[in-house]
Amino acid sequence: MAEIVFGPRVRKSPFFDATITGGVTAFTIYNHMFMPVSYGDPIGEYERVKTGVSMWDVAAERQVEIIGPDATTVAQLVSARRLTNLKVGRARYAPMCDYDGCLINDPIALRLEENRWWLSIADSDMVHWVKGIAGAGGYEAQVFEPDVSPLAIQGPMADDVVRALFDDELVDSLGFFHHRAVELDGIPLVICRSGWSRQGGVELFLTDSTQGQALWDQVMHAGAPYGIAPGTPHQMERIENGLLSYASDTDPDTDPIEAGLGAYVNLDGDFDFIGKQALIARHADPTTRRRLVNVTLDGEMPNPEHPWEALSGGTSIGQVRTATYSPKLDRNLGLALVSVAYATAGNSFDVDADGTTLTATVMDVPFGTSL
Ligand code: THG
Repeated sequence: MAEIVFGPRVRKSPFFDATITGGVTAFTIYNHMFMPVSYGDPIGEYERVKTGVSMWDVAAERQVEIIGPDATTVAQLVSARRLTNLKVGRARYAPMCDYDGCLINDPIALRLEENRWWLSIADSDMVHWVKGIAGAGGYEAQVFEPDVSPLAIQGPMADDVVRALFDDELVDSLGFFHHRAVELDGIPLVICRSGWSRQGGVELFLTDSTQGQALWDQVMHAGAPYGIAPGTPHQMERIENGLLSYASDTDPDTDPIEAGLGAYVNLDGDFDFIGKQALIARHADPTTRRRLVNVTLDGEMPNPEHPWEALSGGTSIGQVRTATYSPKLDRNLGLALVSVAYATAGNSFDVDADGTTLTATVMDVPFGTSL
């Protein structure tokens, strides 16, 4: 098997050495960085995040900082969800579209100050996009990638670890998607109650990359009584719980409504954003569109290294974008992006999984909710 080379073009996280010591066995490349995706025990890691507490190097979720007198105008222009009424100290999941109305990222937007934002991005080069929009529009705003590296603490015991690290007041007052700047023994952070699981927890946004090991050690130490161990954003947990993985679940022609993010897009708001008119036009006739749905997959499922063709009567109706075994349901599940005509619960179709034919059946649980 060929290997991916470690070299300067793909960046290392401030927690990289700690993850190696912690036993990481697989990385993906995300925002031009190595991001851990396995410590070699998928079921154990799944159980830990569902019943205990896990810590994840998610430094590859980079920030796009927008600061200056026009920062809020720029943040709103690039976001399909209303941001102008977001309070300082709060965050909001805010999909981004290109001029064709297609999804180009699905960040969490954090409002740090009246005119200072972080877009905490998924895997695409948004710093260039936002810089280009701000520059071409002549807006008074600086756009850059700051020195910020999130470390997630996720699971039902995450709050116990945060209590041990900080204090009760912080834990009790920090609502969902609330954030604030804090220090931990001189390590500067922004703490936010967020994270890519539905098991609860926080993300610690480290704002000094020289302190990665120090922060990692503090969290490991505080979490030891709760059985904390390194883990990663978990494919089984996130598929069972309807969290979108941009570019895994979507292709370049997917819009946020097709991707199940319609609730996070404001088409009838009294404000404009890039892609708004195109998005309205794309859905003028919704029967022409696709829909991301949960499917069960029956048959001998190979490893899903790439999307598989979904077929009805031999004709392509879309793709199974990703698939996994679900411990909760004890069967294989997929996320299929298929024409709306085939996206109704109970509908079955064939899947060409590298030559093996699987049977996909659309589940009665819409994508975006928990199975
Ligand atoms: N944390 C940080 N940045 C990120 C992610 C993260 N960037 C990329 C990626 N993950 C973005 N994806 C999601 C998807 C869903 C949620 C968070 C990140 C999420 N959604 C809430 C929900 O579905 O309940 C919606 C909250 C709202 O109403 O605004 O939590 O994990 N730093």
